[in-house]
Amino acid sequence: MESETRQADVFPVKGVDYLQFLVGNAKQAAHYYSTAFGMTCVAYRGPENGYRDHAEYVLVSGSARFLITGAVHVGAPGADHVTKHSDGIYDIALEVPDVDAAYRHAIGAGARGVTEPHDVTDTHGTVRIAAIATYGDTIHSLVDRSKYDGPFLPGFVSREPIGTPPAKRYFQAVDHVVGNVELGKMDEWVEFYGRVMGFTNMAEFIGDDIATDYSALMSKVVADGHRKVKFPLNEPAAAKRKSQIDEYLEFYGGPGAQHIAIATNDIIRSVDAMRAAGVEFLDTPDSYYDDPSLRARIGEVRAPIEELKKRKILVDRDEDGYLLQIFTKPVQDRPTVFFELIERHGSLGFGKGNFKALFEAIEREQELRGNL
Ligand code: TYF
Ligand code: FE
Repeated sequence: MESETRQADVFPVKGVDYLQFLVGNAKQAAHYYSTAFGMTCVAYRGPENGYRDHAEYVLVSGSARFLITGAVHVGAPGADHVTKHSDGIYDIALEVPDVDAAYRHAIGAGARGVTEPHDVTDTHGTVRIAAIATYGDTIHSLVDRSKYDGPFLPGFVSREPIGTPPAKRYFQAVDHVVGNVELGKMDEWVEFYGRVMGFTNMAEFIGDDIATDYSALMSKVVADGHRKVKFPLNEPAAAKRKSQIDEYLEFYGGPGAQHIAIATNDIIRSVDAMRAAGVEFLDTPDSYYDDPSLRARIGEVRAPIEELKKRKILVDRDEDGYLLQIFTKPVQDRPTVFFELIERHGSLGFGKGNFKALFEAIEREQELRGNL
C-alpha cells in the first residue's frame, strides 16, 4: 500500500528544508533568534568569504532551519523585498528527492519558474536546487541535499553559535507555515497546491459561518500525502470589523507568509524561557480557563490547567487527541509575521476550538494599533 501511495505521488517532498527571512539587519535578527528562540547559529556566508551581496546566517533548532539574509550594499538582490515588505519570509524551501522531476511537474502544471534546476558544489559535495513562485513575492526552493555533507549549502562555512545556546532547545521542528492571500483567492491557492504539488485539502477549515461570527477570515489547509508539510491558506472575510488578514496585506504590501508554527515537546518551559528573553505573547483572558465547558471539553491534559492559565497557553481536543498552543505578537515593527508554539498530543488539527479566543485576542491587538 505504502509503495502504491509513493508511486502515485506526483510531487514527493521530504519536508521543509529551510525558511529564508529577508531582513534589514541579519546580524541583529540572527541574535534575536539565537537568544530569544534558543536557536543555534551553525553556518554563515558573507563578504568575509568572498560573497559580496549578503550576510547570511543559518540557525537551527532540531530539524527547523532558518536562513537569515541581509543585503550588505545598495542594490543587492533582495534589498527591494525588504524595502517593500520590511522583514519577512521570502523562501519556504522544500526538500525533495528529485529536483528535476519536481520542477518539471510544477512547471507543467502551470507554476512560474524562478530558478531552473542546477548543481551547486563545494568541497562537501553537491546540492541540486531550483525554485518556483508561490503567493505574493514568496518562492519555494526545491532542494536535494542527499549528495552533500556541509553545514548548509555550498559556500556557507561553519561558525560558532551566537551567545550560549540553551541546555535544551525550545522547539524541534516546523509544524506548519501559513500564507495570507487576497480576498477571494484562497480557493485558487488551494487549487494551485493541488495541481502543482499534489497536496490535498485537510478537513480543518474556517468557513463562512465562523468568519461572519468572529474570525473575519476564511482558511483551508493543504498538506502533502504524509502530512509532513502543512500549509494553511487564509483570505480576509467581511465581518463586523476589519479583518486581521486585511491588516497584514496592507502592512506587508501584499500576500505573504503570516505565521510559522514551531513544534515543541515542552511548551511550558519554552514559553517561560522565551518570555524571559523578551518575546511577547498574545494575552488570553482568565475567563477562557474558568469556563466550565472548556474544562469538560478538554478533559485530562498533561499539565494542571492553572499552569496553562498562568502562561496564557491555549488547549484544544479533537477525536485524535489534544494540543497546546500559544501565539506570539508580531516579531517586527509591522503587524505582519508572527509565531505559534504548538505541543501536539495526538491531535492533527490546528486548534479549532481556540479560534474564537485567538481571534478576539488578535483583534484586541489590532485595536491598540488603530487598525480595526
Ligand atoms: O494555523 C492555524 O490555522 C491556526 C489558527 O490568522 C490561525 O494557528 C488561523 C488563522 C490566523 C491565525 C491563527
Ligand atoms: Fe497555526
